[in-house]
Amino acid sequence: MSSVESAKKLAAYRAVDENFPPAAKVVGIGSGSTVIYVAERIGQLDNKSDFVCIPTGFQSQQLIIDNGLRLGTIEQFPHIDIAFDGADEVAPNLDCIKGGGACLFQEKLVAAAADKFIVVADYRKKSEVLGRQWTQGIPIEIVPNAYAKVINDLKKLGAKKVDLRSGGKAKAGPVITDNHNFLLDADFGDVKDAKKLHDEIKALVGVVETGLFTDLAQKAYFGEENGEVSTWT
Ligand code: ABF
Repeated sequence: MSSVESAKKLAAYRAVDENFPPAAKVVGIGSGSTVIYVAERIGQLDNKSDFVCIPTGFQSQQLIIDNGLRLGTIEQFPHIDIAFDGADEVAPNLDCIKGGGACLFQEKLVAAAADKFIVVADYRKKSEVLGRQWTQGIPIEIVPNAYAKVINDLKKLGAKKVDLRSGGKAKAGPVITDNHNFLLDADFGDVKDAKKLHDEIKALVGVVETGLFTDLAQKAYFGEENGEVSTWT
């Protein structure tokens, strides 16, 4: 296992071991490659038939099923005891950029519905200022026919570059989210005030949600290159 892969596993296992409430009834399972180990660890619990797991997208739903966990929906269980998710970049105040995996809306829905939201990541995701590690731009989910207008709006807000995210090897067409929307990736350089930038972007007509997660995470676990785990609170 590579050092990055073992860092992901270490962070995920430690986060579950230290935070999973014994009496949990509803658990949010995020998306991405680090959460694979969260689902694996939760799948090892003896009481796994006592709680339901709420996914943040298709991959997450498969993880829940593959680990023998009970699958539920956010419509059935709008109050979540604890949620675990990865991130593309994390700042010391626990603001995050998320959405590189195209699941940001449901990830934010699950995080916002959770009493406790724990981020799991490897050492590469730590950042002094958002925008320095994850340089592809802030993922923004938009209503499809608003894309040209929102690109113009984002440039007026100060984005240096905005891409409509395309999929497939030949980047043949726009990536379609689980909610049947498009994604933009907007490069604002250093993001010094993530809450303010989120509010400005969210106010644009056509924007569904942004990948700036502020005031949501309570703790972040990072697997380190040397085999240790560090935390930010
Ligand atoms: C999700 O998966 C996303 O918000 C983020 O884009 C990504 C992180 O994945 P990984 O753990 O593979 O780096 O959590």
